[in-house]
Amino acid sequence: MMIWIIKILYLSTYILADTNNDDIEVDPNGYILYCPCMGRFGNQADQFLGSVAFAEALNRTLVLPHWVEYDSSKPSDQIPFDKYFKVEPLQKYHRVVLMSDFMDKLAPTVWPPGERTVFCYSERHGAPKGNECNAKEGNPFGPFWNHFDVDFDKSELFSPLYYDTSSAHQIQRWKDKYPPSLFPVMAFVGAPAPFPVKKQHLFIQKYLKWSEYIDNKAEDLIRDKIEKPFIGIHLRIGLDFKKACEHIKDTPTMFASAQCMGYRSEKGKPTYDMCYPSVNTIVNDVKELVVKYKAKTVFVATDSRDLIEDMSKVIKDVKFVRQPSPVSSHVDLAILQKSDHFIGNCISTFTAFVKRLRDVEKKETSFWAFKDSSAKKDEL
Ligand code: GFB
Repeated sequence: MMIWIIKILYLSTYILADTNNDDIEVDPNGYILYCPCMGRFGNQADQFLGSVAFAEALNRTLVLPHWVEYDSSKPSDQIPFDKYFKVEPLQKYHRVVLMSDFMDKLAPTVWPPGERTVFCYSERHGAPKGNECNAKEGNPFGPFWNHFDVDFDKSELFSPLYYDTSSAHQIQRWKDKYPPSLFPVMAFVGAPAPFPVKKQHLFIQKYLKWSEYIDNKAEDLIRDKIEKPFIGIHLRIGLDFKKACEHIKDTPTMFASAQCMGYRSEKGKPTYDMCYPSVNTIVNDVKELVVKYKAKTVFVATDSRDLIEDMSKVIKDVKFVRQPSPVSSHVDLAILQKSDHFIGNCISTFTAFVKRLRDVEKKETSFWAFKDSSAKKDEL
């Protein structure tokens, strides 16, 4: 213990210089890093908000993880956080550092190989003795840590603690059990945050701002192809969602359903049509809003079919636009955010990301087969 106290005191007085002469100060309060190992972008974004809140509650710097992306034919890809989002706006809320900067400039000193503990709630099934978290087993776990040549030396099982930032008692227990003097870096097997996102963490969305790269691509497409006013629609009608929606009756709080039904299910239970709207529902809802907003363009973001043929048979005098291939899901999200009106899917966390961005800007959102306007906006 003495060794670490000396080490932290020593490090806290130092600024580590990197080869590019960008200085990074060591945070004596320590760091949190994690693998966004659950789900695709919408799920990762939900848990990101909770992870920022957790780092803030523990007063540790959050290491901004690479996003994990999937292409069914190969292991997951790791995408730098700042390809999609700016770092500076987040720093206005809490201390953050990019994972590549952390690994290059800080890890050799604060988290050297040989001293790398990984945290998990309890032993992972089938884990060997001494490696209870088995943090690199499987995809995306292995590829995520291998991207930065990270191997773990020890596992720390943190049960019965859990990530409840609203409980001062819980947070104090984390701080008491894992002080930065003994644990300067807490690396988690998965996001240290609940899923889906908690209502009290929604406001953190306002610190997530698109990178120039994404923002410019969205603006270019709007300028070149879209006549305003325009409606953005999110079609989550792929087979994976259809299968998930078959369980909506028994799992009414599925994924992002709280964005429509309320965080205490005040608005009742979602219907199958809200989760997996029929073509008829989609055409009718779009038609109604095209008329209401006098829209000249409908921008279609989809996980599979675009239904443009079906819609254009019924909805005339409007242009239907999609992103040309290869489609970027983040550019889709940014265009949907910028639309004059947006129709999304109550259950989808991909839709939820757009809704939160729009809530920040006080822009309206509608949902397929859902008519309760009082549930459509959260104060962020
Ligand atoms: O983001 P995500 O967790 O949202 O996963 P849901 C859906 C993924 O599908 C996105 C792609 O991250 C995108 O890669 N995708 C969906 C889209 N809609 C679009 C779109 O309009 N445009 C583009 N370009 N890509 C749930 C998950 O997905 O689906 C659950 O939350 C589960 O974990 C379930 O997997 C079946 O919340 O919609």
